[in-house]
Formats: sequence, structure tokens, C-alpha cells
Amino acid sequence: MHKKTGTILAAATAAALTGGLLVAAAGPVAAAPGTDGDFDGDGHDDLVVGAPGEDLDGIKDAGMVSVIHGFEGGLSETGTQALEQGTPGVPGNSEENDGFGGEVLLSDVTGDGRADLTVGVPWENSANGYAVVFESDGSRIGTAGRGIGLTDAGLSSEGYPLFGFHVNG
Ligand SMILES: [Ca+2]
Ligand SMILES: [Ca+2]
Ligand SMILES: [Ca+2]
Ligand SMILES: [Ca+2]
Repeated sequence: MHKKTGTILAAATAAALTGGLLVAAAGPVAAAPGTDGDFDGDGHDDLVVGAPGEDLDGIKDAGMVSVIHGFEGGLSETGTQALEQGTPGVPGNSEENDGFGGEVLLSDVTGDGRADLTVGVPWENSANGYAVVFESDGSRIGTAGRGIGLTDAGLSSEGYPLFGFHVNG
């Protein structure tokens, strides 16, 4: 009986050790690409900042988003992208009080190891709200966004839903 228990314990310990080794081996791989926040795959987290109250060509509070590359020394202005609904490829139009960029999220929705960008436009169409997903092309965030609206999400427009006010993933 004792021997059997010992065997089980030994097996459990071996499993734990193996698990530990596997975790240790996977650790650097998971950490190196910066995973969630790295859209260009250089191993450094990149940054996305929303400015939902930005006025664009006299359009009050249309909103825009800045996409900033991270590098070894921090953040770089080089290659910074500006996205708004007037940018070619971005669905919709810049309109007053859209609040494009009211929420931003970098997450790898395509599963290719490069972070993609989701932008919330919570006041789009009289506060119905809207979200746009921009996929990383491997080195930058592509401007051909895919819009997600209330209908796509199966929601009604009753009572100012503010779709896109909060985004997580
Ligand atoms: Ca990066
Ligand atoms: Ca403003
Ligand atoms: Ca709009
Ligand atoms: Ca991706």
C-alpha cells in the first residue's frame, strides 16, 4: 500500500516537474513577442491611443486614433499612423460627435501572433455605436477596417446602446 502511494506520488511529482519544465520552456516564447500589444512582431509592445474628442476639418468630436510603434528604447514617432473615419479603407464617415477612438484594444483576433486593433466608436449614429477591427499585416495595422454594428451583434438601437463604449479581449 505504501509502495503504491509512493508510486502515485512519484508519478504526480514527475508530472508536476514535467509541467514545470514545460511552463519554463514556454515562458520565454510567450513573453518575447510581446503577444497582446505587439502588432509588428518585433517583440516590443506597441501603443494605441484614442482621441475621441478630436475635431477633424471642422467636424467636432469626430475622433481619431494614433498607432505608435514601440522599440527597444521605448516608443518611436517613426511610422506613427493616424486613423479616423476619413482614412481610406476605414468604414463609415467622420461625423460630429462620433467619438472614434472612445475605446481601443490591441489583441490578436486573427491568431497569427500579431496584435490587431479594435476601435470603439460609441457615439456613431446617434449613440447606436460601432466598432472597427483593423488587422495587422505583419508590420503595421492595416487601414482596411471591418465594421461591427448593432445588427452584427444582434442588438437593438433602443435607448442609446453606445456599442463600442468598452472593448476587451
Ligand atoms: Ca512591436
Ligand atoms: Ca473636440
Ligand atoms: Ca461616423
Ligand atoms: Ca493578428
